[in-house]
Amino acid sequence: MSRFPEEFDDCEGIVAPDGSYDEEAVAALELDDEEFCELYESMVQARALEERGLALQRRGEFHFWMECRGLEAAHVGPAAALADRDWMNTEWRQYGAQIQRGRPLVDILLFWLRGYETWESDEIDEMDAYERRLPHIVAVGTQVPQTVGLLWGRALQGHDEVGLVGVGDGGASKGDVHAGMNFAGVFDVPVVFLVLNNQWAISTPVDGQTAAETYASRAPGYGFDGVLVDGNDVLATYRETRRAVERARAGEPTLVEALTYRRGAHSSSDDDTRYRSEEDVERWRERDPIDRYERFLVDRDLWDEGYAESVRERAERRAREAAEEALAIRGEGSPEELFDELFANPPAYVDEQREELLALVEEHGEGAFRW
Ligand SMILES: Cc1ncc(C[n+]2csc(CCOP(=O)(O)OP(=O)(O)O)c2C)c(N)n1
Repeated sequence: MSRFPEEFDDCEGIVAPDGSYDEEAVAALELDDEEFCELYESMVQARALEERGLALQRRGEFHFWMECRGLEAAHVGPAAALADRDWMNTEWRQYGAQIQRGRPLVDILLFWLRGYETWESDEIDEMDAYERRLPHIVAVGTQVPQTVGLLWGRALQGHDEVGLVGVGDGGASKGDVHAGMNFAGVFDVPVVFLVLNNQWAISTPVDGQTAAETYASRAPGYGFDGVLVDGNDVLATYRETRRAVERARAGEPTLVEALTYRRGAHSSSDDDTRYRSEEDVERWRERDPIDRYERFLVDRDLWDEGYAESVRERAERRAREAAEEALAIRGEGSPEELFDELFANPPAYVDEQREELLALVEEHGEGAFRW
């Protein structure tokens, strides 16, 4: 059985599940109408991309799709709290965060087609906001010490940059995460740790991951603050991350726990009906982050059916066009390209692996290394 934000007295929220909200808290955000709408449009875009991605997987175009339905507010709000010069290392399912940072949809989709990622800019100073990140990592939790190391290095070089690193409730059980948080606390690294508690690590529920009441409560053990936020309330995830980003700029890390729920399966290969009840999923469907935010926008005279229809149509069209583009270019490039973004100066063993791959390509043909 899942836990709900309203079960925690100290869980930060702004817009309640019924759409009612705290006027003063909203005013203090100092967001204009366009910015309020942008948060909505990013969430709708994330959902449309997900629908397209799943459809492509069902058609056999992608091996795999990680699902993010219901998690949009926990992705979009934190990303919106960053300045362009900041860094964001998320898990690969956080489409809303990537979209909010301006990452082209085709780029997100190509990861699932090629299994590796490319960057437009070689120089950090020339990177767009969405490029200021590390490659997506399959080894759960390792992005945490890597982000801490990156931001420590950037701070030592005198750059005023903050890192936002996302990890799941399951990933937070990893030693790497503890090492990264401990290091950040000791060396005042400008990082915000976002624990995306969606309550399932594939089939393992959150109470199989931690005996602590909340992940936020771990933070004082590292010497910094932790905050629990309603992960289905995009304004609350935005506000608490923005506060944490401000603290990070002053050299103080924060752990932000976004309490939410993964309504979709873990991935397109997972059958979630085998380990959880439909009633539980349904109870969270009633707390859908997009529906809730729509009620808020209606109250602010920013939303009507016509607007919703146009946002949805545009999101679907962009997702469709990005998919067409990704499918059209996936065959470009050569198999050994996957080595290109690994190291500026590859160590000998990487060169050997590259040679090995080239020999296999020679033997079996390039087609054997594409899908
Ligand atoms: C080191 C490592 N162990 C196991 C896996 C297999 N694995 C992939 S996703 C996943 C669950 C991750 O759960 P969580 O951290 O809660 O994130 P979520 O997928 O729910 O966003 C596991 C165990 C992995 N990728 N890496």
